[in-house]
Amino acid sequence: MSIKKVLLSSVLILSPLAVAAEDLTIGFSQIGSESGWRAAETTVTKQQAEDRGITLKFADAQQKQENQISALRSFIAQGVDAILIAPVVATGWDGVLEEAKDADIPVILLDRTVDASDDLYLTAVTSDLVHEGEVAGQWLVDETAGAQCRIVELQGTTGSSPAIDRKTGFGNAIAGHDNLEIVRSQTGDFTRSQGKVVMESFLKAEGGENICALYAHNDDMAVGAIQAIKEAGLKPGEDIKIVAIDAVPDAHLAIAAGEMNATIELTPNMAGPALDALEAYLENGTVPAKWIQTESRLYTAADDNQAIYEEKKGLGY
Ligand code: GZL
Repeated sequence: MSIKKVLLSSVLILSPLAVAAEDLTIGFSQIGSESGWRAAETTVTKQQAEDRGITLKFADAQQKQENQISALRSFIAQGVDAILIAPVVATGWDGVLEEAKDADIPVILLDRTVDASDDLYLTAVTSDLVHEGEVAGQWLVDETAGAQCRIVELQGTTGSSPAIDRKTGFGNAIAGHDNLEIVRSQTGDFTRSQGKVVMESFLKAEGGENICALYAHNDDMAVGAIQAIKEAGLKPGEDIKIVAIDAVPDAHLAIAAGEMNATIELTPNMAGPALDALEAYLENGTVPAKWIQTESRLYTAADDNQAIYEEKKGLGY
């Protein structure tokens, strides 16, 4: 343990460290702006920091891990008090997280996890990504009620924890239901544009009349796919059932219009619980659980999606 840590721990034992939020400078390495949900997370995180008087150094990685690693090294060199990161992929973080640990800079993961020892980060604020996939799969099990259904899947960013876990969860839910089969599965990188392009390829390869449902790992890819389905002369939400994840405003709008069938909500407010845990840790040494879980709620046509759209549309998506 470094001498600084010894001093820090003794101080923490003797008295809470007087680290008021307004004295904090925090580095935030954000993946980019690949989806409406991501944009909302950025908006909420900046607002959370501002409300607490925290100085936030923001770095947009343009979806590149090397840019995130560079940003973290820059934050470490600047001697920030803590680091928030939404890790674009799950692997390749051990080195830079060790560097942060050696510099006694706590790291908190937002909305995605990493394949690294959990002593390399203070806590992770995420939903249960496997459960989200299971909820989506169970919705389709219920919706098809035993009828044959050929499914196409738009996966999230390759190697990201949501893409891995949401695929696992959906597979868990449809296992044992022989009427349900995933016939095509490909990444759309969590973006609307790629969701449209990949859905076009699915329609061309399979024939739209042979596709019963789309499972998209986020709403943005589903919204892109809806455009492709319409351009193919088919009715999204009717000819092809659509279930996705995030519950962004445009998903509620599509469900209200009958062009999408279900979405699972992911809160963009990961920073609130993260900063609460960080302040408790820095002020009185409270060590948080390694996982702070956010809720997941299914929305379908049974909900007042138009009203929910009106509520959510101003929240930075
Ligand atoms: C999931 C999050 C995902 C969102 C997408 O926790 O990492 O990243 O579901 C975003 O919209 O691109």
